[in-house]
Amino acid sequence: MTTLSSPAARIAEPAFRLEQKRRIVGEFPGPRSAQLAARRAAVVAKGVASSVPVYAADADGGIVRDVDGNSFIDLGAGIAVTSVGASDPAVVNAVREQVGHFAHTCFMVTPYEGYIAVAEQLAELTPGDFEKRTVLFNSGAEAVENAVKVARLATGRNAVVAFDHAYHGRTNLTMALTAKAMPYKAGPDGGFGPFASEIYRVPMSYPFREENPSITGAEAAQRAITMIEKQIGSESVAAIIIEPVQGEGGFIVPAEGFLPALAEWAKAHGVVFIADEVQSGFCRTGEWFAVNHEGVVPDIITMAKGIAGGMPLSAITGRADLLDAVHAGGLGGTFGGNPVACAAALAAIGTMKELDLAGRARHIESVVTERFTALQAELGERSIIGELRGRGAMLAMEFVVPGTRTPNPEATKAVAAQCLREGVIILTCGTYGNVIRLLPPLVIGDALLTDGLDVLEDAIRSVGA
Ligand code: PLZ
Repeated sequence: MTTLSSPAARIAEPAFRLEQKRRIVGEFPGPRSAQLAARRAAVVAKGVASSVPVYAADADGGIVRDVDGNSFIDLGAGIAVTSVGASDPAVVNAVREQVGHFAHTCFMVTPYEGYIAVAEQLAELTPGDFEKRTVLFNSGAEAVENAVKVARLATGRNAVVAFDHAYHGRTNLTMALTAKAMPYKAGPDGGFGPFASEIYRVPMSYPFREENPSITGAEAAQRAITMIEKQIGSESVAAIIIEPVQGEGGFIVPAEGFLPALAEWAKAHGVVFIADEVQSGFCRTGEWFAVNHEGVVPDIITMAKGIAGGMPLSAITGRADLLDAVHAGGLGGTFGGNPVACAAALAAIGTMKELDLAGRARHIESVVTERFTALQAELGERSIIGELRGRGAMLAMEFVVPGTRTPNPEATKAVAAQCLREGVIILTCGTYGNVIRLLPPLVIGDALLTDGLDVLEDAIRSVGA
């Protein structure tokens, strides 16, 4: 429970710039948002879609305010990015200070301290008691691309193993790693292909959808390993890449023992174990990294999203012998480890430590779990909630046709739409489009969170009725 001096208590009365209150002032999208939508339609490609029809003017703590003055409760954090809030004062100051000196020199031309300081932080925060090396990039997909490049070069092998329901990005290699065809890969006449070669997909541990519900994590790992050994051959495999809690695929938490068994097999066969913590990292799951829950130590970790308080920065951190196998000049990019993004990352990491945002994520987990477990028990067989799952503040509900495991994407969309109408931004995900995911900024206050959850509970009751 929260004590007065605990970080949770401090956050309950924080000095946010924006009032932490949901407020819909009129019909929305309002006139200003409608104007922007019309301008957008004339110039922005329609391939880029937005889940919310209003345009942002300001954001702080757990609130996003639109250009017409409506204040929404943000339960998405810009897809797990603004864990410290969208305008954390420490991040704002660090960015201002850095950009006033230099916005860019290129680390490959004239290097600077911020990059090194971020690498030092990542060496300290990531699991593993060994020499580590870091490279910084701009996006999650770019980090994944580079983790695979390093693994292939260091092992001299080609094959990369990914999992059912995986999401790793939208670039050519990462599209190949991503499991879901629509909207990421498919389209008329072959979609976005041809895709990168030497990518192999094996079954995930997905407890709610296992044919044999009593299959253990170790057995599910063995199912994947047997497939790898029979169909690829372990000596051909450069890397296994896995999200320790799958994100876009549906916030799937593998059965206990699954990740450790895979990591152990990888180690025994000289296969690089890459944990894609782009979504699950940086306190989101109640630990610095989701692998920590089972004491798994990856060879390489990919990071992005929450790392820099909203600024674009990504990283790979891993075993020095793997990363240093790459020749000088073999890794890089113009903007990778941009000094403003590095300054933001150092500030955001500072805020995470100062406010114990991992502890705050665990607190959010307990609030949400208690409440929706009770709702589930009350609704029983009539409930559209098939499963409530997740870790920390990376929580989800998978919606089904009541009494079955049949995915219910219609109910999912209806719940999200009703929440939005009431002023709560909620994101969906999942291979079957039937998962509501909760990814609030970790600094969200209890009152605002509770108000957002009230709206969500009402929506579930009315859609499920
Ligand atoms: N790996 C585990 O979750 C990004 C994608 C949203 P980028 N997830 C949100 C969308 O529809 O594009 C993600 C992730 C994991 C990699 C990525 C890719 O990160 O920063 O979007 O490239």
